[in-house]
Amino acid sequence: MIYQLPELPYAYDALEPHYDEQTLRLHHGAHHKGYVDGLNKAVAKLARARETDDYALIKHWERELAFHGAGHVLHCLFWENMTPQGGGEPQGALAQQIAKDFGSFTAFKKHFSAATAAVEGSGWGILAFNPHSSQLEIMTAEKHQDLSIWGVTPLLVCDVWEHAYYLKYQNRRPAWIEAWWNLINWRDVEKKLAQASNV
Ligand code: MN3
Repeated sequence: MIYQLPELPYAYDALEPHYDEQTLRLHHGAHHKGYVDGLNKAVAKLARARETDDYALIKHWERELAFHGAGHVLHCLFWENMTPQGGGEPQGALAQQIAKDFGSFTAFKKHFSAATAAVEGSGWGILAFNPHSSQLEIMTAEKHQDLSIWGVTPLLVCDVWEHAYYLKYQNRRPAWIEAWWNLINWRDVEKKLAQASNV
């Protein structure tokens, strides 16, 4: 199996009284484990699709990959983000970046709490670094998958919004995708892979 449930970096009762042992045991041992199992299954099914050249269920397994993959990544971060000795305020470079991007720690905390409380249904509040602007951003995720995995770095993208192809290809999206393969700068993709796998 490619993916495994990580050990918690503390005991199940170590976050009491803020986070109770019973919830933490279920959350890690049942819920997070379910994402890991589902992710391994999706990866295996997609490998099988390539082997058999059978993409009839591609939409389903890509959804499963995103749902379980995002769940796995976010829970790994969630466990690592907590410690029995936690709380207080950040120091150093993080404190400076928060002050620069949000005005103050107090404003950041209010913004993050308000955004997270306002998530519709199941979801997450997320502090993220945007490498395109070198800025911190507060994001919310409803559910968590929506066909992507948080934390992945895009290397190669094909725009299939209608504005990208409709004048020439109209409703023939597969024809645009086929044409797009003739345009790819593989040296650029290679460079982006080197950058992403270096961090
Ligand atoms: Mn959870």
